[in-house]
Amino acid sequence: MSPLNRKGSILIKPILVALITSTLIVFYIFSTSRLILLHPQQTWIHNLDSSPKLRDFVVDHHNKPKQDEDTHLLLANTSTALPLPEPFPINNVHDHHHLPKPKLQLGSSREKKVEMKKEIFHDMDVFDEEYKEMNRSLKIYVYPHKKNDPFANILLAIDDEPSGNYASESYFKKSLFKSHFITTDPKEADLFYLPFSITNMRNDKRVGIGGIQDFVKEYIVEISEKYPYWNRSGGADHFYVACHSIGRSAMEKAIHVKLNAIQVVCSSSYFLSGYLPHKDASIPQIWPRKGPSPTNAPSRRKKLAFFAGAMNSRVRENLVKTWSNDSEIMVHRGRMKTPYSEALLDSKYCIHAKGFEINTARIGDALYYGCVPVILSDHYDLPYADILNWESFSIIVSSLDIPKLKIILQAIEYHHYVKLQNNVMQVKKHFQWNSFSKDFDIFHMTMYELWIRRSHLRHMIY
Ligand SMILES: *[C@@H]1O[C@H](CO)[C@@H](O)[C@H](O)[C@H]1NC(C)=O
Ligand SMILES: *[C@@H]1O[C@H](CO)[C@@H](O)[C@H](O)[C@H]1NC(C)=O
Ligand SMILES: *[C@@H]1O[C@H](CO)[C@@H](O)[C@H](O)[C@H]1NC(C)=O
Ligand SMILES: CC(=O)N[C@H]1CO[C@H](CO)[C@@H](O)[C@@H]1O
Repeated sequence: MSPLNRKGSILIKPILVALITSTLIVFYIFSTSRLILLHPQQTWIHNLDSSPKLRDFVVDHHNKPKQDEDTHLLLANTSTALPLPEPFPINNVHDHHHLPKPKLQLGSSREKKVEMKKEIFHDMDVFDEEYKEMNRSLKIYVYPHKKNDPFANILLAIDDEPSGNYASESYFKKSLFKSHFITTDPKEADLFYLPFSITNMRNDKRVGIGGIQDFVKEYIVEISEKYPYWNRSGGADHFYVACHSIGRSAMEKAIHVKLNAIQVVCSSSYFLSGYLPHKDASIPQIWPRKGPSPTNAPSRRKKLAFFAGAMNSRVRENLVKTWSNDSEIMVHRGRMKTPYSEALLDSKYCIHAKGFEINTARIGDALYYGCVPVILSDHYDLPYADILNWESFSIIVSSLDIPKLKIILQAIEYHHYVKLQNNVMQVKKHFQWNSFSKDFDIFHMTMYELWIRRSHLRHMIY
């Protein structure tokens, strides 16, 4: 072998290595550039997810074929990427022998889907049928307590008219005790109510904020020793109702309540460790209001959007900072000098911006005054989201989109706004407490939520 030849054969190895490496590099660039090409689209999907209403209107109003194609693609992909509210909660899979097949199919055509979204209920027929069955057969057993129990104020219904921010909790208890859903025969019960009031524990000096966790723990020990019902399901057919945000840590020392029981709460965030969306339920935080609600026709609502409230979150601070000088989006720090109700009646859209918690009474305020709510409260498991189609009567906006708020609201054509407002007028009865509860009011909607979450364990046990 000549030195040259030897040199050549020595060179072959590095050349081969270089070739393979560069092939790999080319392949790598090719594959990542595909990812980069896809990226803007994925960002779009993300943005649209966070503001589903905008997605609707994009579909409705962009006639350019290119846009339409994109939207079609987005919609198709959205349904797989994002868990859209389903007609039934996941719990119901074991309940299929009970329920008619959901009529909303995710694979349905785009037109049909957009059409469905304008309906208030995910499926009105299913709701009607199940509601009647619930109203006829749902039975609740309440752990009994004597009137002279030292903690009667926490365990029984109080006589006062519920008031303030956390009224939903005591209204529920009062309404339940008066209702035909109560049974004194535990064998007949679908569900067992834990009647303690978190708000009243908090206000009771003997318990207080620091004593709530121990009170709950001792209560569960007491009922699980005295009665057989808790142990047989680990509490899965038990529920409690709480509206105060302090409730989110109330179960820290009674972990089975958190893990197994149905928690019906106002602070229902997907990101709270105490809240498990697949089994728990969201109840709206509603101020009690008496008498017929004042209204104002859509055409007479002069302002685009309105918000007033304490600056107790970054979302609110951003909102006020961004829009404080705007002539169409009216935002106020704290209390206003003019009446709150006038502003709600004079605006097309009323902003529910999260405060300390994702829930505030503002959804109830907006609906009561016929104002379309704008939900600026990320990860809020909205009340009755498994029954009602929130996109038909509210606008859901990601808090990242605060700077785009005006564009988003102005993009909604007038006839669509009128439809949203009409739907608000129809759903508001579901967000109202009554001294004597009426069909389809908050109390009955909450009973329905419990009904679709009820346990079937008892059928096996008896
Ligand atoms: C629910 O039950 C009550 C009491 O039996 C009855 O008065 C009411 O009409 C029922 N409502 C519906 C919608 O079935
Ligand atoms: C339920 O379980 C607890 C803990 O294991 C036990 O202390 C209690 O006695 C049980 N209750 C009944 C009624 O058997
Ligand atoms: C609003 O107006 C005030 C006074 O003119 C000004 O100081 C402030 O920077 C403005 N804010 C915004 C967000 O434009
Ligand atoms: C189900 C569906 O239509 N998926 C589409 C999602 O988006 C990709 C492109 O990003 C399409 O190729 C798929 O068909």
